[in-house]
Amino acid sequence: PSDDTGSAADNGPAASSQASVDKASKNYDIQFVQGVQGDEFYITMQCGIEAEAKKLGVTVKTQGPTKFDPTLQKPIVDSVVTSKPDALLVAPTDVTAMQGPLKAAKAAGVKVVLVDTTVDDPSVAVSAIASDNIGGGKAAFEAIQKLAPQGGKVLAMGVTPGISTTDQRAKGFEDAVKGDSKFTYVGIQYSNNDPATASNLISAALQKDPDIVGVFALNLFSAEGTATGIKQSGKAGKIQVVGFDAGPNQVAALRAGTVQALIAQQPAEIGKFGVDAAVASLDGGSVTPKVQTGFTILTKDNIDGDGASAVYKSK
Ligand code: T6T
Repeated sequence: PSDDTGSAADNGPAASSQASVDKASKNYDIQFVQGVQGDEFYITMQCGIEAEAKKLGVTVKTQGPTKFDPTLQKPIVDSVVTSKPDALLVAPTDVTAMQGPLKAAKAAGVKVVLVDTTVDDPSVAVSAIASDNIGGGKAAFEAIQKLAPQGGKVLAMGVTPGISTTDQRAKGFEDAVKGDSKFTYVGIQYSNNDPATASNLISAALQKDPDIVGVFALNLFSAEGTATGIKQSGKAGKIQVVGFDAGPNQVAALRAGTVQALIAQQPAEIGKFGVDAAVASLDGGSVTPKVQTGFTILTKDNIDGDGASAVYKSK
């Protein structure tokens, strides 16, 4: 049953957390650079960051690129570093392309905290805070297993190669699929974080493989587009769709029955722990180098109950 899908894979509150901080010793200048503007995941993270900054008595400014793209994010990070803030909270958009700018930030004496995504060498940061993305990919497959116990073909709708989080989700999913001989992994499609592209890709994939039984959409925008494509193909409710994240449009698709489960991250907590890590580091306190936050599986059965508070904020 779907309610048991929820509790089984729910990994609860943060597995480990940054030691709590009460007040900063001074009003630090903290800059937050999102992965992309207008994404309810980062908007909710910003809310968590601002609430914690207010509590600790520090100042935060948020900005982000208009697309999830390192060529647009790099100049923002570079200009933030030039302004010499005390700390930089950042969700790097590519594991390789953002390494250099973050190395330069560290070299300039800025305390870097990775929130959500990471880079190839995370030693540029004092702390990295993220969901268990490999575990999230595995949980997505477990949800599909329960929804389609007969097995069959499954597909992943991805974002762009080189994003740490979504690459890890894809890996966790693919490895789990390969561990169950009833299922066949037909591969991953890359939507470039564009819902219209995801919608077109899923429609084409369903024409090629009309017997696909399940789709895992790796983030908010790929899940929004997947839901649209499934609906337009006339397959709503016939294919089991699990999406990462829990933006308002995704929740509407869940209620409509186009999507069967959502894996809600805890973006506000990621942001809060990010501020705590920055302040602890600036004040010479102890900093937890790696913090893992939890997630909640949302279904039609818990969305109006326990799950309601896990839905992301929009503005
Ligand atoms: O899934 C989140 C985030 O964790 C990922 O790194 C990028 O996409 C989102 O922001 C959702 O759009």
